[in-house]
Amino acid sequence: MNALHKSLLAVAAGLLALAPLGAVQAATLAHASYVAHLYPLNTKVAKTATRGEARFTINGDRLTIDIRVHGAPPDMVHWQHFHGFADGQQAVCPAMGSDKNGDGIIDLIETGQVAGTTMVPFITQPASMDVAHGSYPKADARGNYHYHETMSLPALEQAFAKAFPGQQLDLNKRVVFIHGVPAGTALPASVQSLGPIPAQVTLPIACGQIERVGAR
Ligand SMILES: [Cu+2]
Repeated sequence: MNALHKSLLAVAAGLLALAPLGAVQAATLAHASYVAHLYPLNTKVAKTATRGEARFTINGDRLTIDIRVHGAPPDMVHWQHFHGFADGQQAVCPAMGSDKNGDGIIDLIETGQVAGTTMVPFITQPASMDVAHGSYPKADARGNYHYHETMSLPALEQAFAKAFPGQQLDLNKRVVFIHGVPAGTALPASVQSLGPIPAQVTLPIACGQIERVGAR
């Protein structure tokens, strides 16, 4: 056996030694946390800068979603979801380059190219996947709210796989959106929305990419 063969064998042995570590890593995913720092979008039309933080904590078969939002348009309900691609592509938050029609507003449809589609609603029962009729949080008079729900992770995973066949939650490939400006907000006709839902309801006002912050 020559030196090259010996070194190849050493590499192979090293890879085998790593395999059990991989298994341990998969097991620790039962305890993981993720965070998305939300930054403002469409501040001109929202007339306020919406910021906040979304945290996702997996503890065994429980998932806790905690979202704190500040400075949103006050005294109104805000739709909120994670968006992503059903083909496993990485979603990112939109920048002004996403304003394809040049009306100065990044509408929901324009976010699709970089952020994908609406996936899981942050409502009282996310596993219902009821984007249009779920119960979303309401901002107080100062534009603040705190959403906090703990749910069954397997139930959400099952509902997600039903809605997006072959896909997993893959939180680190998703982005969080906060939506909504007051119903009376004047918007140009170029601002698109989802089906019959008013553009004021779906207009993105904050976005943040979800990132893993490590096992606990
Ligand atoms: Cu959304």
